[in-house]
Amino acid sequence: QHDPNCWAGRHVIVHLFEWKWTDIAAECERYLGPKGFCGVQVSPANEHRVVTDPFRPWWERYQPVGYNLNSRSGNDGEFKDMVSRCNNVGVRIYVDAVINHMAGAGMSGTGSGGSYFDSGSALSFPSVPFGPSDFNCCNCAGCSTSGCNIENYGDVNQVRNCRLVGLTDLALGNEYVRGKVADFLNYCIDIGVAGFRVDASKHMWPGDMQNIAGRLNNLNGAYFNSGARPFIFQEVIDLGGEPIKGTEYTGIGRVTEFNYGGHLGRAFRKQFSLSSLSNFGEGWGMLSSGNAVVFIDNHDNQRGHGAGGADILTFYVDKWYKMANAFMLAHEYGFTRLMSSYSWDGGPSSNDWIGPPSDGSGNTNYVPINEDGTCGDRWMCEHRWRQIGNMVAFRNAVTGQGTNDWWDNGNNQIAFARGNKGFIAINNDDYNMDEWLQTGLPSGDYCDVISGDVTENGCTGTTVSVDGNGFASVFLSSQSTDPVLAIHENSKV
Ligand code: LAG
Ligand code: CA
Repeated sequence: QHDPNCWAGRHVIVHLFEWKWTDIAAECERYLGPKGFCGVQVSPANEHRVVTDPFRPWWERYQPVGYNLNSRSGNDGEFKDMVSRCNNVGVRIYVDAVINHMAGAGMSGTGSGGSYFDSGSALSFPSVPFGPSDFNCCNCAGCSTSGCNIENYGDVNQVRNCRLVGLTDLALGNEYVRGKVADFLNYCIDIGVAGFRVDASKHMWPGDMQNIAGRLNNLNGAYFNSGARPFIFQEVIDLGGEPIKGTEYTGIGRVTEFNYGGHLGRAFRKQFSLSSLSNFGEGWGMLSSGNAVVFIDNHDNQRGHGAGGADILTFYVDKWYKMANAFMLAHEYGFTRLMSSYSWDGGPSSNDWIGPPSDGSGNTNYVPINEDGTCGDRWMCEHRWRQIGNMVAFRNAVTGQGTNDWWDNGNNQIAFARGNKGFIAINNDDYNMDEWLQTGLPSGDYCDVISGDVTENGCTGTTVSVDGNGFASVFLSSQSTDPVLAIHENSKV
């Protein structure tokens, strides 16, 4: 389904990329719950390959070995503890479901949970168990490429029946395979997860996905309304120009809208002006809002994998990144996902494989939290950056409101209101913005949540006075590290 099953009034999820379950549980309790986050997309929870060359890359988790919950992020018990602790503070868990394929071909060994596998000609994954007949054939009618790999994205059969970068491709048309995949997803549902990010959806037939979705249990009644269905959002990279369209999957659930981050990357990089965003959204040929999951970057395109290339904004260009995330959270379109990353040596355009901060054996480090609320040890925690984290409450306040009082200077200064609940202004020009603008808000003093926090004593940043007609003076220096101002109903001081 398309509804993310958030607690009432919560509308933003964050991908805590490669975090351990114990840390996510703590983060739900100490930050995400209190800040009003809806939920967390977690890294793949099931057993995966342990890759040693290169040493423990992040992408080993996209090579399943089995469907038990023993992964680099923790074991079954830790996963269950996380799901219950997060649900208890109103934060949902969405599992990254890698179900198109198993491990890369031609390997053997033991996975993160200790299960043996052989992805050579034996195609044996005894932990599930899967054997050769559970995979798509190659050099056959289904997949006709000689090396079994996808070579031509213009050929729908290849994209869905051949191997994606050498990953052994499951025959999801088979009853037995569908059953095993559904059992895995239902195991997660029964624990209390709220839904799934479905990896590599483009590489699965919509009919197979539909069939599997139909086998899923209702959500766990301890945390969800009776009859609630799992949220499904499918990773389909559709930038146009290929026969497979994101809209083929929108009957099943939402779809990741990869054009969104590309467009905003180009806009903030000034390949075109922010003023042209006045009709951003469906008017730009993107998915309908109710079908879209939107994000500035994801774990792939922040390091040159997947789609978007050099246009994509990441924490490496922090000023633009904060501005773009603020725009996203203020803007009406789509269901929003934040990215929470770790930095790596040589980034952003080299060493794209490097895994999370870890000890010499590749055991992921815990996430230390500094005095000022930021994170240590290469964990970037963009979701904790004040300018981003505070915008979660903005989006929660304005959801359901239309966009009104759009203003721009014809260039890179824009402002808009969301009903009478929130107002944002952004200056990406290299000269100051100094305007008297309609905010849509009732009169009063409001704390700008970009420059500061609302506290018991008032506001640690700029206070904005809205007059009886809804107007306020907006000044944003082009020299500011954060040339954005955002006020909302719940930032009144
Ligand atoms: C995805 N979405 O559709 C994930 O978001 C993406 O991160 C996954 O690829 C991909 N689909 C498959 O689940 C990642 C890396 C790949 C990596 C793959 C498997 O982007 O680079 O491939 O996970 O670990 C790696 C090597 C390849 C090799 C392959 C098989 O980089 O050179 O052929 O493993 O051994
Ligand atoms: Ca496939």
